[in-house]
Amino acid sequence: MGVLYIATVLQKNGIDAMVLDADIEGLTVKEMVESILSANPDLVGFSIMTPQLMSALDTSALLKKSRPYLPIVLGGAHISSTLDDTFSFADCFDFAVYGEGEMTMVEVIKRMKQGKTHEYLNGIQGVIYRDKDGTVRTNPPRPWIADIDTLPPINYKLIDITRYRIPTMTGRYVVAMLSSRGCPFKCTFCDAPTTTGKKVRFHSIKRAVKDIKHNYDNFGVRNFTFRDSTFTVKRSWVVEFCEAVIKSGMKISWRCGTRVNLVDEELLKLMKRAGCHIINFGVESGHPQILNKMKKEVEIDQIYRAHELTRKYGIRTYATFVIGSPGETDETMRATLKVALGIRTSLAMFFIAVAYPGTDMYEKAVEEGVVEPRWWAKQTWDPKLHSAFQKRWGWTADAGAIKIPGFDAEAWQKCATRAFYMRPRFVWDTLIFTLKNPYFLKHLINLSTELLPFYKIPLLFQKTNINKEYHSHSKCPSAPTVDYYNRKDVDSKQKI
Ligand code: B12
Ligand code: SF4
Repeated sequence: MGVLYIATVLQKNGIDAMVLDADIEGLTVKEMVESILSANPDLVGFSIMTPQLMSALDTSALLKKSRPYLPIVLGGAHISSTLDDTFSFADCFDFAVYGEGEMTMVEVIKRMKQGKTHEYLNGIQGVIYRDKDGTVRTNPPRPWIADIDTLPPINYKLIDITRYRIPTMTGRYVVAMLSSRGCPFKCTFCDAPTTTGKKVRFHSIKRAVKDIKHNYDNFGVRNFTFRDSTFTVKRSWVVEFCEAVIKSGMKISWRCGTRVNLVDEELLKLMKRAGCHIINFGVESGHPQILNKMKKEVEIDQIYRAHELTRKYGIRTYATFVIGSPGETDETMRATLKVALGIRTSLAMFFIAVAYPGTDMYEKAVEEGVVEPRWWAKQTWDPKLHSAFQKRWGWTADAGAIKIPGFDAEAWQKCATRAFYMRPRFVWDTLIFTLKNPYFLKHLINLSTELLPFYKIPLLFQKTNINKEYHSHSKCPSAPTVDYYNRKDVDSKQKI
């Protein structure tokens, strides 16, 4: 969503912008470069979470081979969490943007258009860059956007929305929405408060409903997925929002994510009436000690209660768990599995704990020696080393996963996934849902490609956008932050 917001704001400021979703297109590094070159851009930006860093750097290296003078900027959660650290081992990009990127990019491009060279980045809040001498400079942070209603709604013409579907949603395609930015909680494994701020900033109800209506009327969208960190963080906002949606008469289906301690019977009832179809609860663990260590601030009975009530009002649930965070043992995992099977959630996903930079967990894990410092600079992309699941999610469990002596997180992940998805109840629920929603069959096939590795069947047909050939991020063919204004591009596609 970040790049969509940026591209929309750029367009509003009279700047041409395009979005390429390499993930949805299933592009290899080479195909991505071909696609970018064919658009002949003046600036290329990559949005990266930590697992995508290497493919962004590989793509940048290949791009620089053909167009050494093409400025490349990195942004996204990884940059907001590591700031200038990424500059110390890679030079195939010119600058980076941390924090919210909309206004920063408008300023950067306006300066570039004025023909400024190196100075074009000087003093712009939220930018990290190398100056003429190669010294990495971190400009002061840009304050969070105080009133997010000042941002235009995402221009969904930038992508082909019909390609975006979510297996758990009925209907044809789904559009992502954001009703707030920020998260006030302190979960040790999560980077959201660092990347989006600790203070929650909300859209007005009027604006939130208007955005839905716009997509509903103009693009025929009926399914929406709220990507807020914690959708129900402000109960009164959700109540007002649901009432406004019901009053509008729109027949929509939406999903959101929240915490088990932030729902209640009345709220769920209202959410269902307003079209809430599935809720993703970050359960994380079924053991109180682990929940405490994670600073999750929830009780086990709240986990059961939230799932029971949500089911009672006909809303599906999707519970996510984290396996192998500091302090995890076989005993705590047995408690987690008991909860996962006991809450009768419609779907569950078991993630291995990865110490993402910017999180408390990262600091502690490094201190305790259960993860290597700056592991993200050592990610490997050898497809042979990764399961289809890891490839699909661009996720390198080998480098960032916490390694607790005597605890086998991968074995537990497989065991929990098998135990959950092999239950007759899951098979039955899914069968009923598929009969009601035949399109779901296709997504079931996708889901099974992710689950197959857990049954030790090698997945041969998975397309991956990770290309072993291009591990050249440390050997950039061009000097970074070259003289943009006086560039003499060769633009030779044969160089790819
Ligand atoms: C929605 C979401 C997803 C979605 C969609 C992701 C997407 N590409 O849009 C899905 C479900 C696919 C997803 C998957 C994953 N996610 Co996620 N996700 C989020 C979530 C909840 C919201 C992101 C969002 O849209 N924010 C709203 C926009 C406006 O903010 P933004 O993306 O940060 O963008 C702004 C700035 O970062 C910046 N910016 C962003 N991109 C760019 C690019 C340029 C060029 C510039 C200049 C600026 C810029 O400007 C933007 C506008 O202000 C965040 C948590 C959170 N609340 O932020 C986690 C989060 C980003 N995800 C995270 C993770 C770890 C993952 C996974 C790796 C999880 C996993 N184990 O598999 C996968 C990776 C997927 C992959 N293919 O690699 C972490 C990232 C941590 C890190 N250091 O990288 C976060 C922070 C949550 C966490 N657990 O801490 N995720
Ligand atoms: S896990 Fe959820 S509640 Fe906890 S800090 Fe992250 S976004 Fe907030």
